[in-house]
Amino acid sequence: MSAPSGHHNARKTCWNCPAVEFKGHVDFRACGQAAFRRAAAGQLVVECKRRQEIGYFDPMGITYDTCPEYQETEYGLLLKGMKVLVLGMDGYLGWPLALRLAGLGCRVTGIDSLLRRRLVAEKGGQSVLPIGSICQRVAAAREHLGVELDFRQLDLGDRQAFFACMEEVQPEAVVHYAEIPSAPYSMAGAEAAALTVQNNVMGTLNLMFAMRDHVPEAALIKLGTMGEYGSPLTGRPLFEGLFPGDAVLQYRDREWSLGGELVPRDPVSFYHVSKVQGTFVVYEACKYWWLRAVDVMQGVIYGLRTPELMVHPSLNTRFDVDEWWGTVINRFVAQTVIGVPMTLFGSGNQQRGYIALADAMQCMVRLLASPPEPGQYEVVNQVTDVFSVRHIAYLTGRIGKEEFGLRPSIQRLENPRVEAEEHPYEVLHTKLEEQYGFRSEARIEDEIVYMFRRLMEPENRARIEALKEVLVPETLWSGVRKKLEVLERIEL
Ligand code: USQ
Repeated sequence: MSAPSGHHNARKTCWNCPAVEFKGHVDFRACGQAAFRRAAAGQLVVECKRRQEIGYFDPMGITYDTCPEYQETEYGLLLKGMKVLVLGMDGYLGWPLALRLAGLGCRVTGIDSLLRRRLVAEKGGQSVLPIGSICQRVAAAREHLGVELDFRQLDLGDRQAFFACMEEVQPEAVVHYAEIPSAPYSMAGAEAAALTVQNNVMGTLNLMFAMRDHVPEAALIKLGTMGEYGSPLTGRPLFEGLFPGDAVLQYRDREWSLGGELVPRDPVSFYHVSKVQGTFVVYEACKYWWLRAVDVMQGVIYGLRTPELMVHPSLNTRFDVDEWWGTVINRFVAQTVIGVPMTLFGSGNQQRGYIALADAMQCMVRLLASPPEPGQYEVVNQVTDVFSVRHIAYLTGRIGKEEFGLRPSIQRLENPRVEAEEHPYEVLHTKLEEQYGFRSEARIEDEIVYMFRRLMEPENRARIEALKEVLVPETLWSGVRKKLEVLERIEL
């Protein structure tokens, strides 16, 4: 449980701190548990890279709340001036996270290949909120927030350059957002599917080797997705990545423990397949090399505000709403703004876990403040609410009508995807609250209101109008391209 002070990580020790270096007879083939036993027996010593004057010491001897290298923040105790490498800094999530971390005094280096900009443009899309070049964004962060971001244009696939960067920067934490995030894009054809798998899986593989070779003590926060789990029709709850210790498998009259095993995956697109592959890459690297990681199974994200982004329009994060790159809530708001019916797929009873951008950023900082142990592969389900898509359409419609005088409507379309439309969905998501002190601060209604407000600004509205041709999907999971059949029209 989190401490009453809010410092959920106050009693963590140097054992978890990425600023220490392990000394002595460390067997990097050992799993975390074996190392833990050696540490407990006093056989493992560490040296602090920041406080070399204390020499070798027992890693359990110093707690975060007694270490002068830690500062108090609203997210818990945070390593002062933590060196964080944000992979995918130019993206929807990477940009606001970089601003938040820099504001907390972290030394942020951002990497991005700018691939997302190219792929969105290739599909006829554009960010609805205008964003500057990455150089302009970095300058805007300096001007309006007084923070320095160190940006490098680099592809994780360029092994030589990426490894050299890792060696030079020596991050204490790495956030991995540098993936192609779209399910529909990955189903558009062999080329898009291969690019998605290649970019995401090889990028993650390179990252793990780079960390092994240059920063084995750094903590990795890797973005996974709730869609890795699918939606099991049995109603089995979606555990947080690994089965809990007391889970058992019963078969005929025999019984086995499942505790600690990865839960089954049932991905719903080739993009989601790439995320499952990423999970295994990270999981194995933690096991083989004693690396430490948190895999963040994030639900569908929505919204466009964090306190930093709201300071000035030049700090906007990108905001996509087209068929390939937009997530459902963002798309429904944009469609309603320009009077296009919301595109509800199938029955509309598909349920998903959701989280607002602002809440996701809070979670990420809390996770960074509290890294796992060496060798530990931790998983959290980063979700605050579960809704059906139908509920979201009606909610968006109500807000658009009552608060903005719009005339919302829904067009129920044949589902272009292969997904269960009637299914139980129980997401377990307690770890972020119980172990990391997370408290949701965003209400979906307020986030939707703010989105309407911004998207109705004339320039932004015109930018949505320009996307009219790419708002309604035409690619089916089957590979067929056609106009989707309209199942029902609903005026709200
Ligand atoms: N949907 C509609 N109408 C639309 C768009 C989507 O009814 O116009 C439905 C879909 O059929 C699906 C649900 O809304 O059931 C969510 O779709 P989405 O496009 O918002 O999200 P998804 O494709 O699942 O992917 C998004 C992000 C991805 C992230 C994932 C989290 O693009 O990067 O991993 O959300 S999760 O869905 O939990 O896997």
